[in-house]
Amino acid sequence: MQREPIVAVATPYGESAIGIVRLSGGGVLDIIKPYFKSKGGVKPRFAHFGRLVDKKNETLDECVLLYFKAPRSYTGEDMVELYLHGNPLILRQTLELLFSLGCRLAEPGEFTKRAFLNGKLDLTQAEAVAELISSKSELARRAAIRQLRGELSDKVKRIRDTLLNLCAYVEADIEFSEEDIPTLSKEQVIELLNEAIDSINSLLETAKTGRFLREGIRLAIVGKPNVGKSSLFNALLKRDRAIVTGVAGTTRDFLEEPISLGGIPVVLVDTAGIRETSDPVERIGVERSRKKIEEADLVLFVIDSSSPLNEEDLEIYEYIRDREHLVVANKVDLGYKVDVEIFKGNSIIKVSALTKSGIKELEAEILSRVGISLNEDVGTYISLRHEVNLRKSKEVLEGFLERYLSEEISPEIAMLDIREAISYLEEIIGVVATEDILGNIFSKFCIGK
Ligand SMILES: Nc1nc2c(ncn2[C@@H]2O[C@H](COP(=O)(O)OP(=O)(O)O)[C@@H](O)[C@H]2O)c(=O)[nH]1
Ligand SMILES: [Mg+2]
Repeated sequence: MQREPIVAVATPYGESAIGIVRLSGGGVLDIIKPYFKSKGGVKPRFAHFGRLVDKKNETLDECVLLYFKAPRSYTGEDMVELYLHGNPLILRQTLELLFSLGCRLAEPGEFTKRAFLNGKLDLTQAEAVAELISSKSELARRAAIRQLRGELSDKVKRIRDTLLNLCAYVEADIEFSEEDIPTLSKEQVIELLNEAIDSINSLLETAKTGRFLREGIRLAIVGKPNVGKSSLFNALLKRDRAIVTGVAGTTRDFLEEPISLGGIPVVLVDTAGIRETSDPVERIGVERSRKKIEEADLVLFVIDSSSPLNEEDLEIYEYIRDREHLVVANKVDLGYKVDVEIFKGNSIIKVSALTKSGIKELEAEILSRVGISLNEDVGTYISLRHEVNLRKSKEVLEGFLERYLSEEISPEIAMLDIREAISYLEEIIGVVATEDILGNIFSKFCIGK
């Protein structure tokens, strides 16, 4: 379907070698043609060199024009791309010319939205386009490209097909119940349901890592005074940011700095003490540190490996032990006297913030704790929107399974439940998509995409 013509600059604002203006919609070639002077006509998928002129026939710029004829274009509509010189003035004048010719400025993500509406991409693929553009790490980029190529959609579709299959049998059961046609045994129904639930679960497991890839990880460094928290903070930051002294209580407020671990954005927080105190300044520091610990995705619990643990260590450990944490024994250059009994089941990472030994291992351990392995092949990671729908779908299926196991459910009711579970899955790929969902997704795009 061809919608009204839209136009946008597809390259970033500023001086650059080339600036691209994109047009999409019904009749865009006819709109631009009188103002594009070149030898010969314009053929689809050929680069044409020529001059762009304004309404007074004055040359605006020399440029290359590409024409994509519907439906063989990104949006599925007729599209024209103009490769002009990358000067904001030229690009603005080009836009103004096109506005005066009846084009309107595209909304953020409108090109991709049209691609979706024309069936060029499904919804997870459209989302992947935005992620591909915004990905801040190699890993996030790789995950986005896999999603763009349909890997996530395929997984969701496979689950949907299992459920559709189930539906088909139930339907046959309703319509031909008098006749002798093959139906599924109770065991087979349960097996199919469990298969679907298992597949949903394995997708749900990727949610957390997906969030870390997209939004980064918050790391809080916690421990009693003088164990080397600030030193470790500096070592991970790779510069001297926090003040380090032998005087306990130097860090009275938390410090926060962004770093990148294997390309993943990490916010590193050096906390002050978290013990009760009567000093009013320190108390505020303690409050704030506790809040930072609450917000952290992972806590680095630092101990001084050169002396045995004491009450204060244990008190702090008690405070954080139920949170996702790593035990870091610092100052290994001074020896190792830690009683490991307390941390049973929890591996201890030995480092020296002074000599920097063990820091690399610590970095790898941090990433692996949040489910990111730099060497392994990445899959696809679901986003919050996918997660919400998968959970709803799973809930319906589990509720259904429970009732199915305990009592006789009429086939009509069974159908309704399975159809509902399917509809949540279809929302993910966009088989059913409301304006709300679309608005939410495409408003996050940049203009011109
Ligand atoms: N030998 C040695 N000393 C360290 C190490 N890390 C920190 N220190 C020293 O321990 C003291 C306290 O360090 P600091 O980072 O301020 O500890 P914080 O109070 O936990 O932030 C300072 O004198 C540091 O130089 C280490 O790995 N080895
Ligand atoms: Mg400190």
